[in-house]
Parts: sequence; structure tokens; C-alpha cells
Amino acid sequence: MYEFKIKNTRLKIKLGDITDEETDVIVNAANSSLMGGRGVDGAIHKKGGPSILAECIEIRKTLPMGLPTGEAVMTNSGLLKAKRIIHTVGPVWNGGSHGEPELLKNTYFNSLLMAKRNSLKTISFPSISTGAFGYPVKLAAPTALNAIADFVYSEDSIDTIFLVLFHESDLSEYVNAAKNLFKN
Ligand code: AR6
Repeated sequence: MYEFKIKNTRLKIKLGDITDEETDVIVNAANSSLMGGRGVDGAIHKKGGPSILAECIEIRKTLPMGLPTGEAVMTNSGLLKAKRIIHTVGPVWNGGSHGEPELLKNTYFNSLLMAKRNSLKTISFPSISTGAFGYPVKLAAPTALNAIADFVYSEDSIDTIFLVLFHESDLSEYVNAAKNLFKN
């Protein structure tokens, strides 16, 4: 576990499975259908059970075109230990000049805003977009961390933010980027 301090917020970066997290909320790297998929999304729905999909289906009634990239919605967490799930949609990597960095930033910022508005104090993120959506982790890591820092400096409301990474190589990328950005 690697720890950094951004203002009053603790940032903890670690290796793990996000479905085991006991934070107030975990973030799902979903797709705009909100109907599940593979990767983190598949793992969350499989372990959390059908109540999560049932609430996603209700949400889709208000979003007939699906959840736009960069935005976030919240559901129950079914059988998981976390209290809530925030579902967000990262950008599909398409070379980097199609707004991908801004959209990736939005996923982190809007998820944190959703947590703040619901008085949730601890949150766990996976590495959004760097699996099936193909975003290079070397580029995603500093973008994710910048979005988190922007949120902490403008909103200052979350106690602890976890980045829960599935691969050693991803852990190294995020930790190196955090050392460059936060210097502690
Ligand atoms: N805990 C933490 N990280 C995980 C876990 C886990 N249980 N499982 C996978 N990862 P991805 P994306 C890592 O593909 O790129 C789905 O089908 C994974 O190794 O889950 O945003 C959705 O339905 C990778 O490093 O998300 C969408 O269609 C990272 O999480 C699409 O994939 C993200 O990989 C979203 O693609």
C-alpha cells in the first residue's frame, strides 16, 4: 500500500480486487448500456448479485440512450461489502486526440462529486478505461491522479480515496505518477 496526502485527503494506491473493498462506495468501470460486461463490471455484478442490475434497469428508463461517457450514476451494492456503487463510463481509447483525456478526467471528477453529494467519505476506484477500452495505463495514471487532485482542491470533502489495481505493472505506473505529482 502506497500513501499520499493531498490537502486533507488520503490517497492510497494498492494491488487488489475492487469487489473486496469495504469503503463507503466502489466505482464500476461500466459501459453506457449499464447492463454489465466483462472486467471490473462483470466481477461487480457477479459477486454483488442481481439487485445491482435491477437498479441499473430502472436508471436506464430515465436514460434511454444510455449513460454518456464521463458521467456517473449510483446504485445499491447488493451482496458487496461497500455500501454503494457508482457506475461511470470511461472513454474508449482512439489515439488520444478524440477528447479521451478530458472524458477520463470527468469519470473520476463526477464519481467523486456523486460521492460528496451523498455524504460518502471513502471511495475505491479501479483503473478506468485501461482494460477493454484500451487506454494506455502510462497516460491514464497521471490523468486520473490530476482529476483526483483537482477535485480535492476544489471540493475537499472525501477522507480517503483508494486506487485498487489488478496488476503489478499498473500499480507501478500509478505510484510513479503519484510520486511525480504529489512528491510525498
Ligand atoms: N478489481 C480491480 N481491477 C480489476 C478487476 C477487479 N475485480 N477486474 C479487472 N480489473 P475493464 P474498461 C482491471 O476492462 O477498460 C467491461 O466489459 C483490469 O485489469 O474492467 O473501462 C465493461 O462492461 C483493468 O486494468 O474496464 C465495459 O464494456 C481495469 O480494471 C468495458 O469493459 C479496467 O478494465 C470497460 O472497459
